[in-house]
Amino acid sequence: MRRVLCLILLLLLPSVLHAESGYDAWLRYAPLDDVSARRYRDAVPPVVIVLGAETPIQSARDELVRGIKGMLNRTPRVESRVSGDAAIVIGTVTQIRQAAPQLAPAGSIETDGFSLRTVRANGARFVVIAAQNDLGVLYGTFAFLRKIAVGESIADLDQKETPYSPIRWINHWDNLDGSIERGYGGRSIFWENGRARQDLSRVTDYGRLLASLGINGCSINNVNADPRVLSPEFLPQIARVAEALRPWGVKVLISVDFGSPRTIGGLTTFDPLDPSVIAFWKNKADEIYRAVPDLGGFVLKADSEGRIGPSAVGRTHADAANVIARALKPHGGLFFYRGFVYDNRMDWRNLKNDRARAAYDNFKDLDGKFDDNVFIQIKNGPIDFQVREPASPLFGTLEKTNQIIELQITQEYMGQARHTVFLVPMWKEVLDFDMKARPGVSTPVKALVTGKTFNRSSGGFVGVSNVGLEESWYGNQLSQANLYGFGRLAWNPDLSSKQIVEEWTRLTFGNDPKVVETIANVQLTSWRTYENYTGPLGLQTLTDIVGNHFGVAVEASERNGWGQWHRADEQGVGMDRSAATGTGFAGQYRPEVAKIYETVENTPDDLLLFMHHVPYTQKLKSGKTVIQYIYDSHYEGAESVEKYVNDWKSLRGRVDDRRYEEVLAQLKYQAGQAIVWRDAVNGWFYKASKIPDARGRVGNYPGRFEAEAASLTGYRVLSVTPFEAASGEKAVECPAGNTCTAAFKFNGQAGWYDITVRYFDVNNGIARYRVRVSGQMVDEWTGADRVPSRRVDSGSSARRIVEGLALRPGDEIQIEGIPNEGETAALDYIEIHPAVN
Ligand code: GCW
Repeated sequence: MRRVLCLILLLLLPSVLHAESGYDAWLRYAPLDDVSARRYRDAVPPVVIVLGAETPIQSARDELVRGIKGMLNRTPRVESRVSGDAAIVIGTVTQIRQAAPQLAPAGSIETDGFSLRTVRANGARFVVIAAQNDLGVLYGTFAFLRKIAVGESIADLDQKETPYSPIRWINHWDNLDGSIERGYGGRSIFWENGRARQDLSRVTDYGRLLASLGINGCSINNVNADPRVLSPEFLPQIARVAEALRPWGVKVLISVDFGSPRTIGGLTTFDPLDPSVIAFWKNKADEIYRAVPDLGGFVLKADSEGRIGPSAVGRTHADAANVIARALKPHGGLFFYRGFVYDNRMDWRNLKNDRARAAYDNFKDLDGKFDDNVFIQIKNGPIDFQVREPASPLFGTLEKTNQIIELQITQEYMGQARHTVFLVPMWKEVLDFDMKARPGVSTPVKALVTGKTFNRSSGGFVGVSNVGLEESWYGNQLSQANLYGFGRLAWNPDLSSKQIVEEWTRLTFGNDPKVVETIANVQLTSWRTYENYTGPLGLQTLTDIVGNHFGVAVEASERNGWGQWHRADEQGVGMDRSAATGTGFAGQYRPEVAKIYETVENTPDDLLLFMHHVPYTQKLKSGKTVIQYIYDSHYEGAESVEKYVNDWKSLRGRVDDRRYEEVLAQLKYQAGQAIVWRDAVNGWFYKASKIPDARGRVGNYPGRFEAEAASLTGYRVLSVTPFEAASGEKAVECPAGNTCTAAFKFNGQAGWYDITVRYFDVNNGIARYRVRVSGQMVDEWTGADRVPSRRVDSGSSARRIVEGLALRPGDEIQIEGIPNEGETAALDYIEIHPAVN
């Protein structure tokens, strides 16, 4: 009988790991294992006493009940008066003092902060979640539930938390038609066809995720702003979104267009100093605040990438910012003026030109000229969310102006939803970087942007999130860790990357130590891995910067006005940004930092090519040459992703099936892409430098057979652009209406083999492929992946591995391709290797 019971239990086990979509992210409140559940059931009092009627406190109450029910299978009683029985008491300090002074915490709690305490009074045990304001109560509640979920003791709580920074906000680049600029998780959760979505429940659920991290503001439309957002007809739409977020204490902000006085206001000018324009902004602000009284404020992108700005009317950024800020001021609104101002039509032939200089050059002389509700919103690096950049020198420059740091959660240059890249370690490097902005004290970026260094009253963090309608929010389960990490850092940038990722993993995938260790390790190494197979040594990402920012295109950065130059040519590589001989960028830092970046000797290897132009034979600190480092790092990067795939496979059965399969597919895809990157970047630099790889790998691929060298029926040879996107610079394509074949002769020894087919899966057609070995069909598939490319290039380069085939010398391997619409069943190569599994 026992045996049978065990068997039944075993059979039931997989169903415990029920399919999860990722929708609940880190707020799953999955049932705890029996031992833990028993422990917490004893420790968690059975009653929840709610002392406030404010909306966020009501949300906190519901969350407590939901969390305890989910994790412990217990539904606590909810009451509003303190009796003598053990209870969880939630409320502001004022509310608790009134209702039960013996439970009130001593000392003060700061805005949005909270305390969690276990208090024994009259023989009963209370868990007291107290805060200075209603938001703090909500944040304290989430913190309490998080402790249970990750397995921390709640027996003797005595803890107080204060957020590091007052501004912990999110930006969205959502267009009113429902598309998202640089969004990779589906269409907008806010907008559809120029209006707020009918069903905004997703927005409310998103608000819950944000609140759980202490995020309390969210701008809801693209910084490339549609002027219509300020039209009277549109205000009710904003009000609806604000209403959907309000239960979670998340304020709405909007991005505005600087030309609005003309486009929306019917004026002849948008000159910020013109009285009619001043009146326009004032009236607009009054009108919006009537519709949304708790609006957080405005965000503005001006004089950048084609957006109109004050330069068009001969005014300064300060003139522009102050006029709008003054309109917001009476309502308590804040104004975020983006520091991302640069000229995208720069002359690339002038070696002194440098986009990295732009933010400093634009804002330095205006320091002190901005009103106190203006914040300069500065991207972490001086270029644009590249895989590695130094901290923007502007952080260390502004002393009398509020600033906030803009970090990008959506992985625009970081592999989008298709590559796992955990950004917290990268953000931390910037946040912890000491800008040496005041003699004798440490002035890390985190202290500067929160106003601590120069005693500004406010400052903080904004993250560009761009979630979408996909169930997983980002289109990649592991990418959720970036939103989580952003929120945790905004709350407390002193947390370590490891702490953050372990916490996230426990909440998202459970407490199994092997799961936690494996996922944390993948995440923690993923940024370096991505950097290794994209653009190391400060080269920037090396992606197609004039296209989709996804695949590799080494030269896309060059010979155009966008200024993301790396200046790689036959002789050498890197951009000379020194003050002595280069663009002078290094001199924008304070002297102690400038000294580091000014010379090749002092510059850390990771930023060498960002700061200097060197020959390929330049020795790094490790003694390796630059060119050999480029080769090696690309091999290392691609190998690391291959290892992630295997690491992930060890979690089968420990992670629910659905997310297991999704992540496995994502990592396999990434492993394939890392090889494309490896071969493309290395191939490009080999061609430019003519210096061979000391280890003989580059340009030499054992087991690889180029499609253009196969015996082709119907297929035509195509020169691929950029050349490095295809092995041997060529691919083959099948003209529409045909069925084509590429045949390869196998001449190796008889045995078990895996065949990798490298083909191109563009997103405007679904071609079919079949593989035959000496006439026997062994595999078939369609190229139906959703990738961000319509062209035969590195972004569409895809691979199919046909595993475990018995091959004999003389076998003919035939790939058949049938095009569909824009997809030409293009092939790059096949590789034949002894079977792995
Ligand atoms: O990184 C660039 C993006 C643009 C974006 C811009 C910005 C919203 O490619 O899509 O525009 O930055 O930050 O304004």
